[in-house]
Formats: sequence, structure tokens, C-alpha cells
Amino acid sequence: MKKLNVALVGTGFMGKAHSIATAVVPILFGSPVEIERKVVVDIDEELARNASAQYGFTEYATDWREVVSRPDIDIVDICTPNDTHAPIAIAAAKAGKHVICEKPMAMTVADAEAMYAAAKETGVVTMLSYNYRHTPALQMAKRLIDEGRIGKILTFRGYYLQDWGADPSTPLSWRFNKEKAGSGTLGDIGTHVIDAARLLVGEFESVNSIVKTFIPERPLPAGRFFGPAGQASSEKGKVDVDDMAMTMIKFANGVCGTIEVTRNAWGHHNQLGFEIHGSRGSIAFDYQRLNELRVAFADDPQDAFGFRTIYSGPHQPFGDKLWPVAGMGQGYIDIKSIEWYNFLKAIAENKPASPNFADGVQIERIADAILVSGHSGVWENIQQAGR
Ligand code: SOE
Repeated sequence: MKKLNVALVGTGFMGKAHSIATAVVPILFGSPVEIERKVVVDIDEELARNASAQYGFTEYATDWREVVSRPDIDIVDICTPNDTHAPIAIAAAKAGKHVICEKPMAMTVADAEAMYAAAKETGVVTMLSYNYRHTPALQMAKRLIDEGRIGKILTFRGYYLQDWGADPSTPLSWRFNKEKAGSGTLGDIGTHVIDAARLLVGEFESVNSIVKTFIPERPLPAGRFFGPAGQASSEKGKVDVDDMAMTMIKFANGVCGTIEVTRNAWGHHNQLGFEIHGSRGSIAFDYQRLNELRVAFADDPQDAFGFRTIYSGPHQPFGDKLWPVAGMGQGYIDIKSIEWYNFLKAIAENKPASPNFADGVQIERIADAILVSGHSGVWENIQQAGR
């Protein structure tokens, strides 16, 4: 296969993470296709120029429209705020480029469906950056479930707790703005747990939620709206998205679940986790201890029964390709690199990647139903794929 040229759109935190991943994939795993980090795009020329030098791209540009249709570009990597995902992804897919896109997929279910339709028409490979699912310990949970090691799943208890939004003086960045973000905590971090729940348990049938905004106004940012939190100005602006969503779930396979997501949980910095209880055992995972998977098997001897910790290493999925000794520790860049490896492998084999735009549409439908239920107060059914 010929060398594929990558265009990265967006130079913030995620642009940086993806750039490190694309740089190290060949070293860690041996890249399934040869790639060149060709052009980096940011509407701010200085940021684009600096990023191309710092992240190791050949060129920089300020207009994604010109770049995504260039004949020499093969892969478009979307790391911009949520309101631009749909236009960039649709233009790129229509131009026949493979697309990897940061989460959440889109601002609305309709936009997500349009992105999926555009990619389906040209047959390009798509991937959504729900990176936490690639954590080797979480993939180990999937392996244990698939092998029936905890029996039949009974319940799923998921959460994603952060605290960067808990302080009312944290400025109103784009993540608190419906026009730019589509939704708040739910789209930003809740969709990661929805992705994990679909992977580990299965499709959602219906949801019943409480959704709240705890801090209805915040100081406007003194500097860039899109940058890191930064300085606050003395003027205030309205928060028009959710701070918290608490959801009960009926899965299509009869499993019952809950998901709690908030950015107002002091002390919890980036805590995505879950417990899954089965008829023959339990599994627990918490991203702040991403190298550990806690398990309890009903068949263990009674005098030594209880949760025990499996520490990630070469025996878990992808662990063999990372570091040779359990206990050396895997981290955020490792999982971002696994994500990119999986995407490039799908391109090389001309197969769908996971999670892809079809998964994304389903996640958007679930997130939308959670917000609707937050208003209606009743159970909301989820439209199933293909219907
Ligand atoms: C902010 O809440 C954020 O950067 C999310 O947007 C990411 O998806 C999450 O992984 C870390 O926190």
C-alpha cells in the first residue's frame, strides 16, 4: 500500500495527543500502513505554524476546506471543538478521505447520521476517538466477559467523574456552550461511558435520567474561548448545557444499569469507571488506576474469596506490544497509540474500525434520549440501528 498522508485539524490538547500517537505507532507496533504527518490546520496561523514545528508535520494551513479535498491527503484527523466535526467529516468523507474524529461525534443525531451517510457512500474507514475502550485492562474485562468467566451479566454500574467544572470561578469555555459543544458533561465525558457500556454489555433499549446544571453562569474567559481554561474576565455568561446526568438503563439483553456523569465532583480528576456483576463473578475498572482490573470469581476458594487485582502487563490485550514487564505501567499515550494502530490496521485491511461512525450514531441517539428523559422525566426508548 502507498504511503498515506495525514492532515490534522485542530492543534489543542487532542491535536497534541494524536500527534504523539501518530509519531510512536510505528515504533510501538509497526505501522500497518506507512503514514506521513503532512499538514496541520488551525484557524489561528501562529498556532498552526507552531504546531507543525512542535508536532513534526511538514506543512501548516489555516483553512480546513482547502486541505481536506487535496489529492495528496489520505487521512483527515479531526481534533477541533464539537461544532466543526460534522462539516469537516462530511467534506473529508465525500472527498474519499479516511476519517478519525474526536468525540462526541456531533452536535445532533441528525448531524451524526449525515456524517455516517457521507462515509458510507464513499466507503472510507471511520473511527471515533473513544480512547478509553482501548485501555488494555478494559479490553481484558471484555475478554473475561466474552469467555463467560463472570457468567451471565446481571448489572452494569458506570461513572465518569471530573472536578474541573466544580469551581464556579472556572471560566465559561466552549465546553459550557451549547452552540459550540452541543451538550455539556454528557457529550464531553458521558459518551465515553456509553461507549464502554455498549462494548462490554450491549445495546441500550431505554433510559430514564435526571439531568442538572449546577452552575448556571460563569465568568467569561479573558483570553481564548477555545483554549485551556485560562484567565477569567469580570463579565459573566450563561451556561446552557448540563453539568450532571444520572441515568438508569435497560439494555436490550435484559441487563440493568446505571451511569453517573458529572464535572462537579471535587477530588475526582478524570475518573471513568464501572463495575459489572455477573452470575459467577464481578469485574471493576477505574481509569485513575488504569493498570489495574479488579475481579472476583465465584469459583475461587471460600477462604481466599474476594476482589483481587490483575495488574496490566504483557498478558492482556495489546500489553505484549507495549512494555515487557507487568508493573512498568501503561498510560494515556499508550491507549491513544492503540487507538491509532487499530484505525490504521482497519485501513490496511479495508475493514470497519471500532468504534466507527455507525457506533457514533447509536451513542448520539442514547445521549439524546438521556437529555430528553431529563426533561420528560419518563423512560425514553432508543431508536435501534438500521431503524
Ligand atoms: C474534558 O472534560 C476532557 O478533556 C474530555 O473532553 C475528554 O474526552 C476526556 O478524556 C478528558 O477530559
